[in-house]
Amino acid sequence: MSPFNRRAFLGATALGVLAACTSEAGSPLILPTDPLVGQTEAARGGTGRTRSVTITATTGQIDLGGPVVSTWTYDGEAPGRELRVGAGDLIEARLVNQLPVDTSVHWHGLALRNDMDGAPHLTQPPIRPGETFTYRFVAPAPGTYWFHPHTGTQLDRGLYAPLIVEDPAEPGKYDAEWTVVLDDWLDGTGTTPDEVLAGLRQRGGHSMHGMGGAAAQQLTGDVTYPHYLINGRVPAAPVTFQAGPRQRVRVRFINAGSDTAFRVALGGHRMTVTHTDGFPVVPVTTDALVIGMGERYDVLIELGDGVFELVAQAETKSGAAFAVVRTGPGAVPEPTVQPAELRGKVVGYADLRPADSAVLPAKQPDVVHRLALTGGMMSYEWGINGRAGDLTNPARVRSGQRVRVEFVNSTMMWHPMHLHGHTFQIAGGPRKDTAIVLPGQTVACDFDADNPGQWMVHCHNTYHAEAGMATTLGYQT
Ligand SMILES: [Cu+2]
Repeated sequence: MSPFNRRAFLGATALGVLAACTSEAGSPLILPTDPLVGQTEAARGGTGRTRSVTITATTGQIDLGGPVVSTWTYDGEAPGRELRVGAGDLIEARLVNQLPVDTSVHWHGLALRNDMDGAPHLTQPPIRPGETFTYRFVAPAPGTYWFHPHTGTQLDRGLYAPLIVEDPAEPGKYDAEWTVVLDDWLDGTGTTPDEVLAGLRQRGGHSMHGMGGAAAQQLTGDVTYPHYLINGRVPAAPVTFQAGPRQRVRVRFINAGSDTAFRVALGGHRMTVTHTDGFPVVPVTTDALVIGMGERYDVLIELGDGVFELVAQAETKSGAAFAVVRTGPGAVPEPTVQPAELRGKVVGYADLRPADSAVLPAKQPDVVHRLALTGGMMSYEWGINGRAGDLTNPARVRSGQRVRVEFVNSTMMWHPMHLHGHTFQIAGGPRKDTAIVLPGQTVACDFDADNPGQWMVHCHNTYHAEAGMATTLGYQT
């Protein structure tokens, strides 16, 4: 069962539980229902423009470019329709739940008002089957974001879509702009994500591909997928991105995978990284990028003349997603081609610095929370500080504090750790909301506590989060 749904056994939602235990540590917690939440958003201002959209979470068949699968999607497409707004616009998104189960929508990466964050039982009641819920919030900062459910293993079905917040102040020094959504796919191929999770729990991780011991070290995920997709297509029926020769293109990469990091390269090209998780960096040129689950990178590419392969190799797994970039005549490369750039330079967090406009000014932290990532694949029980999916013991902060969260990974697997409602700065690295924490590594993330409420902190491996690697950051008065 979901750690989020597990709250139900307490006979109350986490909201109720939180309200009941606020005196435990002395100060009451600031709940999503607190007037401060709306006041904080109002103080940031906005454009006054409203972007209204209806999104229907539904069941049905989709065509991945050959394989036809029964799955769950937003409006019958995976990825769902891109939502594009301007920074400061009010998003009014009506979610119609036609799924047979509860759902909610999380707007990944946005420092939005807490009560619209889409964490069921924590920031809102679950949206029941047949119900409609309208999200209303101001998009606070430009960048590449996405949205997806925050219930169970739903993200590993087809429920995800890009959310692009445009910067009216940005000149847009490029001729074309492409959104490239990466995904690992198994739903409807003889199994479902819920069955996969049940299997992981029953047999322990890795049994699905028969690995263990030393071979299991450094793995990015536990699950074997039959398909890897770019914009919903298998390599045999790839998407083609078109532009003119020598044009400059902005590419927005989004890893919507549940259990797979991707190593991405465009054959015959280098890429200049301009943004991490929506925020600008000092531009750095690279051959390839490794993108963890939930992460986004924006790059600029000066295109050559011809036809080129865009390949997203599943890191530490076999298989790849594939698309075609065409700027002139030529034959389409084989979908199995491995561009040399995949083995070239990869920029990591240590190579990236926030642009001046995105720098978090240096300051000693007022509070440090050490979050040990715990558990293992043998029993497939994951946790934070030894507790599984506990949303009632928040890491406490106060508005105005500089906060440092240290993610300590003593397990043998990758964990892309995601903090809701804030964009942190990695020590010696860029601004992000999702940071890969490698086995044996500690990653320190600094941010200003400026968005009151109760926020999820969790691994963006869908299966790890479901198995308990989730906790909360809680503002108190
Ligand atoms: Cu994890």
